[in-house]
Amino acid sequence: MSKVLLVGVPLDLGGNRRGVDMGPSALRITGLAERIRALGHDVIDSGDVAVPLPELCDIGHANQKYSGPIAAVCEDLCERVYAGLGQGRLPVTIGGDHSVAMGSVAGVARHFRERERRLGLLRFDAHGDMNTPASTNSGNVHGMSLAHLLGLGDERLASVGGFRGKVRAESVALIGVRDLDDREKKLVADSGVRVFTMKDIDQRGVSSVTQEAIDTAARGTDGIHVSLDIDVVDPSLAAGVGTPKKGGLTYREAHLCLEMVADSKRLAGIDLVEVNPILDVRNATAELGTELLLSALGKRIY
Ligand SMILES: [Mn+2]
Repeated sequence: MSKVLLVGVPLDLGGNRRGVDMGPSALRITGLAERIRALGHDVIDSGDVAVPLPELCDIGHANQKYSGPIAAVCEDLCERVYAGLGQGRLPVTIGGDHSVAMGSVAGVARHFRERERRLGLLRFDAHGDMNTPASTNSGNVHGMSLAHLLGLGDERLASVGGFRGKVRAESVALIGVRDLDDREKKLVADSGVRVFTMKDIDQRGVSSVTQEAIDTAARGTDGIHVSLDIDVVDPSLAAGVGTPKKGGLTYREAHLCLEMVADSKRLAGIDLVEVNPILDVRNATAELGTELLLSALGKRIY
């Protein structure tokens, strides 16, 4: 049994589609907190971080839309996650678009840094999120979350939590990648992160790939943060996402990934992001997201 802190972040400023701001609500409706409790964990739901409406925000520069308000939300989330870890709670962040990872990972990394520990990062995502304001086509900050966690890009977004470089590239692994911009491909290649594409999973099998990714994030670190974008799963199973891409993980492949995360006993924090109820059918994507979180938190078939 362990202690869990649930934090919602109804943030949609990082993407160009409205609806992911309802993700935390859709996930709570599935009974998320109660179902984590049923695994034997003590759960506190700390509610949602306050997020301003896009209509009331300054959009700022076209190549980093809403980066000011997004940075402020990420600072608040960082504080919440950091405080939870200080109380011995595993932070579970429910988004919200993927920019929330700049806050959640900052909070975990700050906790680790103060104890002279290192953090690994495992990202499940169809995308690389490796753009910067200089490379982006869309200006959407949710496609820049990893770049900023590595200390690149905009000064303010890269400095959430008071320091740059939350994780070292050699301790970062991406799983399920199948949609990179041309400029982003080079950024990913130059960054030094380990990339496991859907082709790797097709050729080698999800078990081998996931184990190598976990080993990458675990090597020389004291814990792993898992950032799970539900669009890593095939859109036939997860229709309620902002940026769907065919050819994703199957139902069992996705569960196996998170079951292996639980088996690693390295989990230091986890995000579930990009659930968009507006595009969903009968809340199936949120239900899948809840199930995957439960697998990561120790739910076992047997
Ligand atoms: Mn994505």
